[in-house]
Amino acid sequence: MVDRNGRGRSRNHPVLTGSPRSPPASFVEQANVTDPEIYETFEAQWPECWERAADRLSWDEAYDTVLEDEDAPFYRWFTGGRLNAAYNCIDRHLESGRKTHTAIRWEGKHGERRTYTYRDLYVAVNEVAAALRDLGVEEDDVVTIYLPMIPELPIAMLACARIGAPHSVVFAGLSADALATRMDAADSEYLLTCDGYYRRGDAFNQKSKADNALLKLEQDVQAVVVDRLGDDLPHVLGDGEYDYHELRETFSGATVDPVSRDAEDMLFLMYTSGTTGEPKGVVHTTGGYLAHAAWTSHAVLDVKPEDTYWCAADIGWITGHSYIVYGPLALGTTTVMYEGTPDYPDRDRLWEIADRNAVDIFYTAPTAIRAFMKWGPEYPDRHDLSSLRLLGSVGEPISPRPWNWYYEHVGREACPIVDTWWQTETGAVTVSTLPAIDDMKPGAAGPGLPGIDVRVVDEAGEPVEPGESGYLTIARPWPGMARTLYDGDDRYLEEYWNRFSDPEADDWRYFSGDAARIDDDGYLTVLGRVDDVMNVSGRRLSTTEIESAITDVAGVAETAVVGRSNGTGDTEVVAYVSTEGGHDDENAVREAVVDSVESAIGPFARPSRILFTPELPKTRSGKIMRRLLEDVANGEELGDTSALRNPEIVGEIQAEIRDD
Ligand code: 6R9
Repeated sequence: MVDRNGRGRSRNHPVLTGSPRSPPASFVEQANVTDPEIYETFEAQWPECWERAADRLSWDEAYDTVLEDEDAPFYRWFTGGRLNAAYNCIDRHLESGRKTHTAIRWEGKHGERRTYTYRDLYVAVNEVAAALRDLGVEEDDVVTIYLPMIPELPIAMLACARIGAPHSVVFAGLSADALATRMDAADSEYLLTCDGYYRRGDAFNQKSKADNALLKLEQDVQAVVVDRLGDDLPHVLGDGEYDYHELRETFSGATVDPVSRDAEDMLFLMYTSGTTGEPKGVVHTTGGYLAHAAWTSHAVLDVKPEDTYWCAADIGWITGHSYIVYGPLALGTTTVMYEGTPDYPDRDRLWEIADRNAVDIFYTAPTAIRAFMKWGPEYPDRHDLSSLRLLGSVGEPISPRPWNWYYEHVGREACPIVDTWWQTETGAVTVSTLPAIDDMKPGAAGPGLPGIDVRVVDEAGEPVEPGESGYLTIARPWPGMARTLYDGDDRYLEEYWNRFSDPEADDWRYFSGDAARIDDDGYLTVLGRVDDVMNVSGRRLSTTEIESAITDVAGVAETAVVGRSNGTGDTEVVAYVSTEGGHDDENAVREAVVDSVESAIGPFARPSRILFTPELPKTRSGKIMRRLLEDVANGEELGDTSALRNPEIVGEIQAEIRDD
C-alpha cells in the first residue's frame, strides 16, 4: 500500500514482467563494462568506487576527497577538485587529435542537415562565450536559454559552462508565464531565445512568448535572439536585444579560456514539477554531475567515441541535458540531434535518420515506442537498422508488450534494451541493467546501478518483501545527485529527505516520489508517482499547477485534475470542474480553461477532457477525493464511498463521464 489512498498513482504500469532475456553475445563481446564483479567491487570500495566516474573527466586540479558527508544530506563530491565542463566536452578532444571528428549531427525538421566537428563546436562555443561575456555575463550569473532543438541550444549551454555561468534551460514549448516564473525565481538577467521555429509545418512565434515573459519581470534582461526562420517570420530587435549571428560575426575567431570551476560549483539549474504548484529549481554541480553523466553513458549506454549515438529526447528536459549534451560529448562521441517529430513527413522518419547515419545506439521514451507499435512494423522494416547495437528507454514505465516490440522490430533481437530509471534530481541514470552483464526483464527497469543503494520501503521506512510494492528510496548519496533546490535548502529537505530519514541517527534516505515493486533479484518495476505529479508522455506535470491555472478562470469554483489511461498506455489529463452559480455557459468556461492551462504551462498540459459537476466528492474533513475521481475517469470499480460527505455526487459524475 503505497499512497494516501492505497497504491501508486500511475495506471499505465506493467503488472507483469515478461520472460527474462540474456544479453546478446555479439553485444557482450564488445561492451565497455563486462566484469560481473563490478557490483561487489563498488560495494567493497564505496565511496572510492566513484573515482571511476571522476576518472572519465579531465581535471585542472585533482580532488582531495571523494565524498564529504559531514553536512548530510548536503553532500559534496570530489571536493578540492577543479574542472571546466566545456573543456571536458570539447577542448580535450581537440588536444587528443579528434578535431575533425563529428560532435553534433543535426537533422532539421524539413530535411536540413548540419554537422559540427569538435573543432566547429569549439569555434562556435568560444564565440558565443566571448559575446556573453561582452554583454556582462559573469561567473555564477544564471543565463536562461529558451530554444528549440537547434544546434544553438547545446552551443549556448556549453558557452555558459565555459565562462562558469550556470544555465537554466526552459523547454521551448513552455508558455510565457512559465518562462517568466523561472527567470524570476532564478533572478536571471540574460536570455537566449529565437524568433520562432517550425511546428507541424507552421512557423511558430517563440519571440512573442519571450517578449511577453520579459514584460512580467522586474529585472532588466538582455536577450540574444537566434534567427531561425529568416523571412518566414520577420522580427525586430528592441533595446537590449542582440542578433545571435551578428554577435558571432563580431566575435568571429575569439577564444575564451575555460573558467576553472570548483567541483561543487553549479553547472546548471533545471526546473521541474514538484508536489506544490511552484516548480523546483534543481541544482546540479560541475564535478559530480558530469562524472555521473559520463560514467553512465559509458557503462549503461555503452557509448564509445567512434559511435553515432542518438537520444531522441528534447534538450529542454534533463534527459537531453545528460544524454544528448553532457554525457556523450564528454566521451567524445557523435551525438545526433533531431528537431522534428517521429511522424513527419512520414512515420518512418526516425528509422530513415537512423539508417542514413548508421546510428549505433538509440535512446527514447515509452510513449514514442507505443506510438511506433501502433503504427506497425512496416515503418522500421523499410530501413536497414543493422547498425544498431543498443536500445534504451526512459521517462515512464515500459510494459512488456511495447518492450518486446521494440526488441524485435527495432533491435532485431540483437540489441540489449536498457530501461533506465532516473529523475531530474538524480542527474543521471540510477536504476538499470548493465547491458552486457545482467539479464533483461521486460517490464522491470533493473537493479540499482553499482554504487547506488536503492531500497523499496514501507510507510515506516523498512524494506518490503520481494513481490511487494513500496516507496522508492535511495539510502546513500551518489555523485550526480541534486545538491539542493535554488529556492532553498528547506524545500530540498522537505521534498526529498524528511519523509524517510532519521536525522538523529544521521541516517539519510532520499525519497524519489515514486512507488516500485522489487523482485527476488533486486529488479525494480516502477509503478509511477505517489505524489501529485503526473507523468504525461514522459513529462512531469503537477496536478496542483494545472489546477491553479483552471481556478484562475472566472466562473470556476473548484477543480480537481487527475490522470486517465487512454488505453494505449498514455496518460491524459482529465479536469473536473464545478462552476460558480450564474455561470451556465459551459462551453465558454471550457474554452477559457484550455486557454488558461496553455498559457500558464503549455499546450501539452491541456486537459483532454473537462467534466462539469455541481460538486466535487469530498471527505468529511473537506478533502477532495482525487483517488476516487481517478477511478471514475478510468472506469474502475469504486471502493467504499461511505467516508464521503456527498456520496450521491459520485453516481452523477459517473453518468456524466459515460455521456461525454
Ligand atoms: C529522466 C526523467 C522523473 C520521473 C520518475 C518516474 C518516471 C523515469 C523511468 C520512469 C519508470 C523508467 N520515470 N524513468 N518510470 N521507468 N525507466 O524522466 O526525469 O523528467 O525528472 O522524470 O519519470 O516517475 O520519478 P524526470
